[in-house]
Amino acid sequence: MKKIMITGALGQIGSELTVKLREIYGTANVIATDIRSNDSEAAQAGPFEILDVTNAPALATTANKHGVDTIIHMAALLSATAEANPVFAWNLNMGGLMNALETARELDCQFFTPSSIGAFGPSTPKVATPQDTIQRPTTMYGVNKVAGELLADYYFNRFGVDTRGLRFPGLISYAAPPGGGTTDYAVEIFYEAIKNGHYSSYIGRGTYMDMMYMPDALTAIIQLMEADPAKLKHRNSFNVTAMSVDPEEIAQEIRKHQPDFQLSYNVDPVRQRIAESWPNSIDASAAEEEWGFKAQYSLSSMTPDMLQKLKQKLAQPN
Ligand code: VAH
Repeated sequence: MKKIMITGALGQIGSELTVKLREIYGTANVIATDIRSNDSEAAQAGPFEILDVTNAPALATTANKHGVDTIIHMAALLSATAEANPVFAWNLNMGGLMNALETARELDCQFFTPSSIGAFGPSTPKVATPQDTIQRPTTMYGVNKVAGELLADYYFNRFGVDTRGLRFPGLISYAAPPGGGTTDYAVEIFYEAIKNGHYSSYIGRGTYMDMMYMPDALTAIIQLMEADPAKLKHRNSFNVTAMSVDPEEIAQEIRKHQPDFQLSYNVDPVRQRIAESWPNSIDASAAEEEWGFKAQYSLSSMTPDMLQKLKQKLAQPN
């Protein structure tokens, strides 16, 4: 039976992943950790520990105390926040990852940490970006993600740690709001559509990025972690995606359900520069071939579900 510790369990991915893993493996077998607590289901409905992943002894002690055999390391700063605080981002993103990998090595744990399309840069082929290609990112987040992929591969090749990872696109979810990302506009647009009927996008018209609905992201993590290791030619960097969209295309889809929705632009040069350094669309064939990845949600099937679930959430008393 798996015994899982999740770091960054109250973040955009972690908060939903914790709930889903508890449904599958049992509540007592999924220990959520984060730098602070909150009133979310992930923090309140099962084992939870306050944990600063830059504190190596605390990370090891927490994993040891619960006898975990799997570490899912999600604690990190996202791209825009990392760009504003590059030194802190390096210390948290790389120091935390090293501490988590060292604990996984010492306790012989299976290990997952996400990479991102942010691991690519301006010199990467922008359309149908291959699984194996040039990676010269121009952001601190991208530097962290490339280094993280290589470090996790090193722990697999040097120490035999069963490390696995995915290059996520932008993730769209209604449960926990994202924080500090470049792709967050694709979440904000749904919130603003429901609340105000209008959204002013900080990412410009015609700026394409890969995106994925959160249910597909959670399924991909679990599917990769349960995959037959003999079939994995790659380990820590599988390209995965569901759609390549720009703000206009999301707005057009929202208008099919909310005809009066208005989109305008107020481009943020920092996040626009980050977005333009990333691919427009990535190729996910390695994930499809090696462990059967297949996204279930397209833009047209995600939009009504996201609008309906978000309306229910926003209608609840705070
Ligand atoms: C970000 N949501 O915007 C994250 C993600 C591909 C984007 O890594 O930083």
